[in-house]
Amino acid sequence: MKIAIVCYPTFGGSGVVATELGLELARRGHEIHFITYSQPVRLALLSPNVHYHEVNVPEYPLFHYQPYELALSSKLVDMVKLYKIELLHVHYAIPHAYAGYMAKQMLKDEGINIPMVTTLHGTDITLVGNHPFYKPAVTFSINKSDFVTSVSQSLKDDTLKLFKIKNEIEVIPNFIELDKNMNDPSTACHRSVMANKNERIITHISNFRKVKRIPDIIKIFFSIQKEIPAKLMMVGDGPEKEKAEYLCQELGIQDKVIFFGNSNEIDKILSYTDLFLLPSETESFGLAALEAMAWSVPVISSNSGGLPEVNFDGISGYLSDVGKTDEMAQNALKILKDDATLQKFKENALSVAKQFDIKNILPLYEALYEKALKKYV
Ligand code: GMT
Repeated sequence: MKIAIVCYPTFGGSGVVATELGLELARRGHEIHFITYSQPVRLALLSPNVHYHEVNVPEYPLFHYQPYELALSSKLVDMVKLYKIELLHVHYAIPHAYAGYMAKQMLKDEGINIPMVTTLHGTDITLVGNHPFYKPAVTFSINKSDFVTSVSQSLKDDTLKLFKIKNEIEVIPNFIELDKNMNDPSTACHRSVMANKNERIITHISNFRKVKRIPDIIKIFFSIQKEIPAKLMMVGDGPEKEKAEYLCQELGIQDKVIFFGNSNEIDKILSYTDLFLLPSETESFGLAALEAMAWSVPVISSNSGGLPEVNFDGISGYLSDVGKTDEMAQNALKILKDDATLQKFKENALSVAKQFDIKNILPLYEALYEKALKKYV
C-alpha cells in the first residue's frame, strides 16, 4: 500500500506513534510518505520505502497567522498525485483531519477518491479540540473522516461525550517495539553518569506541560529520597521545566535531580531506571509509561484517562487519584523497598508491555487500511 502519514514531527507521543507506525509499515513492504513541517524526530533514516515531504508555509506580511492547513492540504494533493498514494492516515485531529478532508475534496474534483483514517491521540479531544473556538471544525473533520481510531477506550468515551460524533470509533491502542529494546547493545554502560550503585533511579519523561503535573513529580521524589538513596532523571523540555528546577533548589534536592532536556537517549536512560513517574492530570494513553514498562520499569501514575488501560494497579505499578502525591510516594517506596519486590514489579511491567507489542497492534491498522481501500472501489 502507498500511505501518506500526517503528524506532528516533535517529541510528543502522537508524533512518536505515527513515526514508529510508518517505519514498521515500511519494514513490512508498504510505501510510506511522511508529510509534515519538519523531519519527525524519530525518523532517523530514510529508505526506499520511507519518504519525507516537507510542508513549507511562505511568510507574507499580510498574514498574522501562517495558513499551515492550506499549505498542508495543497502538499497532500500534490504528493497523492505524484506518488499515486492510496490512503491518508492523519494523526491528531487538529488541524490534520481538517486539512486532510480539504485535500480529499480537491482530489475528488479531479476524479481521485482517497480514503482518510484519522487517529485521535488525546489533547486534540480533551484539551485543545474541546475549546469552543475549534469544536465545530473538529467535530466536522472527525465526522468526515472515512475511519476514525482512538488510542484508548477512555479517549473513545471522552470523544463521544464531548462531540456529536456520527462515525464509528475503533480503539487501536498504542504500541511498543520490544525487539528493538532487547537487541540494543548500548545499554551495558554509563549508569554511573546518573547515580551511584546504591541509589535507585527514578525517571520522568514528558513535554513538561501543565497537564503533566511536574511539581507533583518533585514532591513525590522529595518524599522518596528522604527514605532511600535515590536520584531523579527529568527528561524533556517545556513550559514547566524552569519552575521545577527552582522547586528542586528550594527543597534542597538539586544535587539529586538531573534535568536532561530533550534527549535521543531515552532508551538508555530507561534501561537503567527503577521506577517511572507519570502523575498527569489526564493522559489518553500514556505512551511514556508504556515505553518505560517495555524496559521492565514499573510505573507510579495517576488513574486518569487511559492510564488504567496501560498501567495495571498492583501489578505493573500503582495508580492513585490525581494530586495524591503522598500516596504515590508511599506506593513508590513499596516497590523500591527491597530488591525482590522491585524485581517482581519489573517482571510484571515487562509482561504487561508485551500485550502492546507492535506485532500485535500493527495488524489492526493493516486490516483497517484494507477496509478503507475497498471503500471507493
Ligand atoms: O501529552 C503529550 O505528551 C503529547 C500528546 C501528543 O499528542 O503527542 O500525547 C497524547 O498522545 C499520546 C500518543 O497517543 C498519548 O500517549 C498521550 O497520553 C496523549 N497525551 C494526553 O492525553 C495528555
